[in-house]
Amino acid sequence: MIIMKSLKDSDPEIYNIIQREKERQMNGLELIPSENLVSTAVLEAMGSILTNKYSEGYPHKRYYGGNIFIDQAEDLAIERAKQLFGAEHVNVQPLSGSPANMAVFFALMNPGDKFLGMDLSCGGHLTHGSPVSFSGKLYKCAPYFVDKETELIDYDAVRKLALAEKPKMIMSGFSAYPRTLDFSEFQKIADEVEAYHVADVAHIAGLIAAGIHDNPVKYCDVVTTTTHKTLRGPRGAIIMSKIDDRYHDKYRKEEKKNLAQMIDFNVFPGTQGGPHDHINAAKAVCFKEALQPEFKDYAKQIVKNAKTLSEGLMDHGFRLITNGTDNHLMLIDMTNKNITGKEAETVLDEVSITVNKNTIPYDQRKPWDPSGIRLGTPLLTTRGMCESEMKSVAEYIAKAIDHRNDSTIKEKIRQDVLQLCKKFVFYS
Ligand code: DSN
Repeated sequence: MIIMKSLKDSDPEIYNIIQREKERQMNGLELIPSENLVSTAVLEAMGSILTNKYSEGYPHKRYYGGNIFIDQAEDLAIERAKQLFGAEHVNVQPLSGSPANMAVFFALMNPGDKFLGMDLSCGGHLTHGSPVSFSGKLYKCAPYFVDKETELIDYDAVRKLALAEKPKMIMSGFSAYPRTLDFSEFQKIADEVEAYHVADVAHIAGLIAAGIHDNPVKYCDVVTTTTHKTLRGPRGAIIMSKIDDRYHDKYRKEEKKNLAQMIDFNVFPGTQGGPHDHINAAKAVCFKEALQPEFKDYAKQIVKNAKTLSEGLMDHGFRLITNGTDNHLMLIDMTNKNITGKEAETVLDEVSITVNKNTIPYDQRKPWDPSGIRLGTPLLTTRGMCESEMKSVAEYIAKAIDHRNDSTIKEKIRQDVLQLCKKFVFYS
């Protein structure tokens, strides 16, 4: 139960919007793979009086007085993240994934330096070199792509590209790739060309924390992740790094800073001011939750649910990129259903199923109206749904797409979705 009595009294307009959004979240099937539902404990930490404090700097070395308790909370967040991922050094202050990646770029490279990143259309993230992001504007990105036939990362092709381009950094990680990543292969390539290896594990951090996806922290110089996706924490990010690095370049020798210090320096003061202490405390709560044995069961169920949903969708004639999934997400090419990704997103919205339109590898269409949609199971798994519910979800999706011009059928699906949701209430 979330009580917001003061808000209701003082600002009923915002209170009512929040209530309606809560009903939307509870009465529909949220399948966006980067979304989740946080515990009431995480919500309470986010809504706490820690928001009142300024604490520029790092624990025990702040530019403001009165940070004794903020230091304790940030220390706890750091220690728990280290334990969860086996990291040597953790910075818990990044406000979100893009600023975290920006701080890492600033720490490892000078503007104009070259790096390898996965192309956006093949599942990479905007900050992995898209021309509209700082990463593509300030740095030279040599993009790598998935194989046209298999739609999988071709590690030999990445290696050839790295040998030809001699990048300063290689970025692994994705926001829309339905398969396991071989971080050790990326590391071998990075070692061969003496490049930094940065893994952005935002999507799979929860699976890594639970030990069901290989953990790149042991290989990589730097690992970034958001905290609100499969990790199920507050909106924000962390950066994990080694304390020392192997390739002391001129820039850092002059700075007399090791890798961890360079990361910290480029978060604050490089790219951010005061940390959001209420969010950092909520990150600590999330890490504690993720350290519990139940979290492993949760992460395993995410993957089981994704497999069942993807098989159900393929049984209904959908073409899944790479023919399935190993992780929490799947990407559907809607071309054979004669509908675009944008139209499919709208049709599914009408039956209270939320997905997002997404480009597919080598998409002929533009990102605003691409050929695909992206789905994932972290949030429905948090609600307690299992394989049998996933079979129903696949049926609802197929029926809605196949009968998209029949409002009676769509209304029936919307009612079925509502009935299913009522059995899995998370916030009452
Ligand atoms: N916007 C996130 C996602 O949906 O995958 C990535 O940052």
